[in-house]
Amino acid sequence: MRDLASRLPSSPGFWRSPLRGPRFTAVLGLVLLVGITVLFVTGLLSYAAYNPDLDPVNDKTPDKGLLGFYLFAWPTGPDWLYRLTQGVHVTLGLTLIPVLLAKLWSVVPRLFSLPPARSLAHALERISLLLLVGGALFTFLTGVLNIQLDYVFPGSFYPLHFYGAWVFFAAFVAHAALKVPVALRNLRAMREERDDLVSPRPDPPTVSRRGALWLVGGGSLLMFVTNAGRSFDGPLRETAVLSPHGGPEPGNGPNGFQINKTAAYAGIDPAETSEDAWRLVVTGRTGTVRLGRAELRRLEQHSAALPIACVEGWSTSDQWWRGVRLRDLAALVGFEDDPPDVFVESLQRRGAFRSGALRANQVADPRSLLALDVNGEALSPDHGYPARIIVPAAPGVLNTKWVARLTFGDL
Ligand SMILES: Nc1nc2c(c(=O)[nH]1)N[C@H]1C(S)=C(S)[C@@H](COP(=O)(O)O)O[C@H]1N2
Ligand SMILES: [Mo]
Repeated sequence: MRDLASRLPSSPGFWRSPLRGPRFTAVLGLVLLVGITVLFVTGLLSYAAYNPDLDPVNDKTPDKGLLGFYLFAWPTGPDWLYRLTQGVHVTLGLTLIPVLLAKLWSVVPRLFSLPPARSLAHALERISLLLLVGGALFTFLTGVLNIQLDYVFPGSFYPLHFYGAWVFFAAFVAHAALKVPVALRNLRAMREERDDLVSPRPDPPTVSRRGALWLVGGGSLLMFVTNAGRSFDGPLRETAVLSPHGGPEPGNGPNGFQINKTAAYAGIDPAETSEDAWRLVVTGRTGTVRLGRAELRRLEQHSAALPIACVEGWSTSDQWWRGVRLRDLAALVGFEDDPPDVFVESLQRRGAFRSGALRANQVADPRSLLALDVNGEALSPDHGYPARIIVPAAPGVLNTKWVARLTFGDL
């Protein structure tokens, strides 16, 4: 019976790696302390950038309650703002995966230790660990799945990742409050103290602790260099071999840059987008106007160099967009000097991104366009022909393609 017990994972003797120990765990823990804090902050920013408090269509988590306490009007500058915050969020998340897995491996004996609870405090601590480990795995998993081209997960990504992240971060804060002092003490100690992480009968080492840390760091470096390039164009993007929207550009010429959903995927019927058929419907204070592409061309044309930056972490460098200012369209329907919010709808009939709401500060920015051209050529069908929205610093999802209708007014 005793022999059997020593062969179960709940027995300290079961875990034989000589690498486990408080210092190894402390190093990984301190890296995660910094990294996950940055992940959480950039994640909160990403959520604010969606304008979730503006209109229900933007908000995939309508039951968030107090969790939206910090929402603010996302600024329109610098125009690379979302490119930066979301690029950091996704690339850092991927880079931390080896560290997270190594950290879990380093403390795995504790997850099995018996009895399950020695006291009420101990029971609470173990429940918080369950939330911590479960929340971490869940949030990282949903994040990784969402940046793949086809999101395969039961349930919508947004609420899962949003609520998962809050549970994870709450447990993370509690854990850090308890453990950071311990980690610092372990790192400062001259010799390793006796600790339940140290195997009572270790196997002979095959790699030093230092070597194991290098291995984890090497794994992170590999994740970084095979993903980070998708935030840039040209040769750098080609290095992002592990990322969707990494590798070579999808096409050549002015419209050759990255495409999220193609016109065919979105079910855009070419018959609806022809010069004869398509009319933009603009509604506001003074009524409704309908404008074809030729009429939009006769309005004052403006250019802006702006990137596309997707929530999935990839982005393009600046493209030269040309078209009509959103604030000029607002003026056409009675908002001469006080552009309000706008609700944008696409020709697309199904799918989560067929409509979106932009805030007054975004409409007012002179670089916010209903674009007709890009890089000196008419938009291609896949980039939103006949017309698309482009707003500085906004997440890609708010840059609605194949626009059919703009409704100005406070939302
Ligand atoms: N109608 C419509 N507009 C859309 C989308 C969509 O699926 N449907 N995708 C959005 C997303 S998620 C991004 S990142 C950008 C990508 O623009 P691009 O394909 O021109 O690069 O378009 C946005 N506009
Ligand atoms: Mo996107």
